[in-house]
Amino acid sequence: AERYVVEVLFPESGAVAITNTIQAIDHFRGEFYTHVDTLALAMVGETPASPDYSSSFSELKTNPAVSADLASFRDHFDRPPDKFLTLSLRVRNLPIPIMLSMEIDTLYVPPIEWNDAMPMMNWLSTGAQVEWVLREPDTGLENMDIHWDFQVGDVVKVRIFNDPRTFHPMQHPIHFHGQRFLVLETDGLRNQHLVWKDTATIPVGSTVDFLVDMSNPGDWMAHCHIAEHLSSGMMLGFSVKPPPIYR
Ligand SMILES: [Cu+2]
Repeated sequence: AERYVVEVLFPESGAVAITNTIQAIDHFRGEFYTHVDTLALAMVGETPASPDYSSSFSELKTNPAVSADLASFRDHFDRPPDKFLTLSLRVRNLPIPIMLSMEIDTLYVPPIEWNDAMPMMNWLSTGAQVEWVLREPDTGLENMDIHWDFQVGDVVKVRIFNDPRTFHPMQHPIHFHGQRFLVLETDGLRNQHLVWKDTATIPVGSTVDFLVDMSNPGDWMAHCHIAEHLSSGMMLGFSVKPPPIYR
């Protein structure tokens, strides 16, 4: 659930494949392999485009409106987080052979996996046996027992830690409904390429700071965007109250 707008220059005519090329891993064999999916073919014609933007394509551009918008959030960059979350997993009543195979499956955990090379792992358990957990360490609350209250205009720093010591750790793409956020820092390193997002992946073992612009009033959820994780608990609620004049 991420969207990007890119500019592409096609210097030659012909068919150009648009591919998703990833480094996949087979956990059981411990082997990386290249996995390529062709998403589409772009057919580039013989006639030059008009107007022709090719000369300006190589110039690095700035977007003053975006920079000015970001500047108003910079006061929040260095302050402590407002909210903390730990990502974890709880299992119950899993047959021992399945527990063992899931442990072997995570002998080596890459921080990010861009494919689902082992879909059979999803068939081994159900939501009755597996609960993915968003835990608030300050309160001990988990998942939908967590409810945060904000006002429109609040800027909230949320620090999310993906605990690598949990049973079968996995990356989680965390999504906030209705709002936008910046990924400020990963493992203490400031992000030099700030963009507004509504979903960002927390790698296994990493701590990531989001700066959330609570601009959209209503009752919302934040959750992992992997459907199986969401349906087995990995979500919380939050409310953004409108300014008093609208209440
Ligand atoms: Cu998840």
